[in-house]
Amino acid sequence: MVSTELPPIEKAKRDAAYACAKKHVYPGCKLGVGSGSTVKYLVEYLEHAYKAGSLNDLVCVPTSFMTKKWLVDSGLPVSDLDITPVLDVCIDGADEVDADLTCIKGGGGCLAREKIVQHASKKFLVIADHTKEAVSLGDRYQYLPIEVLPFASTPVCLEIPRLFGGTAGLRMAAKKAGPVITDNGSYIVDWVFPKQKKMDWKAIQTKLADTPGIVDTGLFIDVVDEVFFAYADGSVKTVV
Ligand code: ABF
Repeated sequence: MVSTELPPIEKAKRDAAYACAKKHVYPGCKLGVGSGSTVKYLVEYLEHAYKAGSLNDLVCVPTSFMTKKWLVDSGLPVSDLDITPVLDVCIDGADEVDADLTCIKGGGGCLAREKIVQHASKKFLVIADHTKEAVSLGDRYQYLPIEVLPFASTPVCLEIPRLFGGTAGLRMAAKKAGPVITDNGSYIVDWVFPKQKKMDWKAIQTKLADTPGIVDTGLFIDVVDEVFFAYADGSVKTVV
């Protein structure tokens, strides 16, 4: 079903998702489907187009349990990377996108699978409302999510501020019932990075990826082919 009356921010999410899907998703497309509330509108578009017969032979590979459920509930064809290891396109949301199209992702805790599916895709597209647009990372978003094996979580929380400043802590579930557990059984460490410093994100990604126990970070660097930013006035800007 297509959403109708929406608050402005939701409408912007929908506009971004629809504009991107209209341009990049085609019959027979092997599509990586990201996570988050903007992607929910992508699923809505796919359901509508698929049921109307204009996306025959579409194959969807979800990046999270939640997205898989949305796809299944919408009657869309779902696959995985064992069956469909090479994807044509991946469309995902982001928490912040800077002028170089570097993204922070992982606010929803799905960053490792999102990065795996992005890496399996020939083209990676980001859909975002205008609140995600930044000149530099940190302009709007406060922290970098990092997925960590539970066994390593305490040393990692100590090491990141020692290396780069800021503070790092385990993401806790609602009512602090315990740490958030990802679809991979890992924890999420949120690093509140120092904003006054100019950060070398590539060097930080390399250092963090080399740290034992870190599964991956929410930094997506040099992988975005096109971003669709949608605004309150109904316009959509693409940046390549
Ligand atoms: C995923 O969903 C993430 O990596 C990012 O954290 C989040 C964006 O969510 P939303 O679309 O709900 O703002 O793409």
